[in-house]
Amino acid sequence: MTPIMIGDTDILGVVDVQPTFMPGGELPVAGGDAVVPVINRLLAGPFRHAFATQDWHPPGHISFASAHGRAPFTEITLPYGPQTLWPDHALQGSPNAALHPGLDQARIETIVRKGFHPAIDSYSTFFENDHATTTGLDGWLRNRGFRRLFLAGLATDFCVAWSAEDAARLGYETYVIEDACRGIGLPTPDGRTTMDAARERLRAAGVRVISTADLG
Ligand code: VGL
Ligand code: ZN
Repeated sequence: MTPIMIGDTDILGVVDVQPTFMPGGELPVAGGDAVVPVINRLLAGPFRHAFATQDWHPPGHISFASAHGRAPFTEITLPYGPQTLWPDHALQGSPNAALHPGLDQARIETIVRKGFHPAIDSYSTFFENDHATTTGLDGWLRNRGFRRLFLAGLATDFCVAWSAEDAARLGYETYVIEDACRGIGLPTPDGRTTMDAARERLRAAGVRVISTADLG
């Protein structure tokens, strides 16, 4: 494959690189901390523009299993659809909800917080989980003239995948940089995992899954 050359209408989206999603955090993703140096190299090299997303929940958030007296990693149905329940995580203002202190923020031009509405979760950085409430990021990207979106961060099968699907639907040429991401991998009812399901949905949405080695 010829290397993908990065220019001024390309932007790197750094998804939920927060200690709450790393070993020792409240909702740890296996190897989640390993994305930090990989993303820092992307930010020091090819990408001149980046944005970051930050999961940012109030206490008692509707995505918390504890708010429903249920076990984490089970699923319930909410007015906007199915919702996986999680351990309490990404609590607004807590140290583990900050962007990881080792992340190089020099080229991060805006930070999109999501999941702050008490009664709705937001995996995607474009739309909350009702697929209708916007975060405003699409307007920001369009106004700045960005055409191609490259996503990295946590978790591959939730916030990265949902963001990538929405980006493709909104008309951006969308890439997921797989070795700059780590996933959660919950079992699905059909005996697969959320990683398999996400990969299939990304392919169907026309998202290109690449690795850092593909970048020129
Ligand atoms: C995420 C589950 C709950 C993510 C956020 O960043 O992928 N996953 N909140
Ligand atoms: Zn969350």
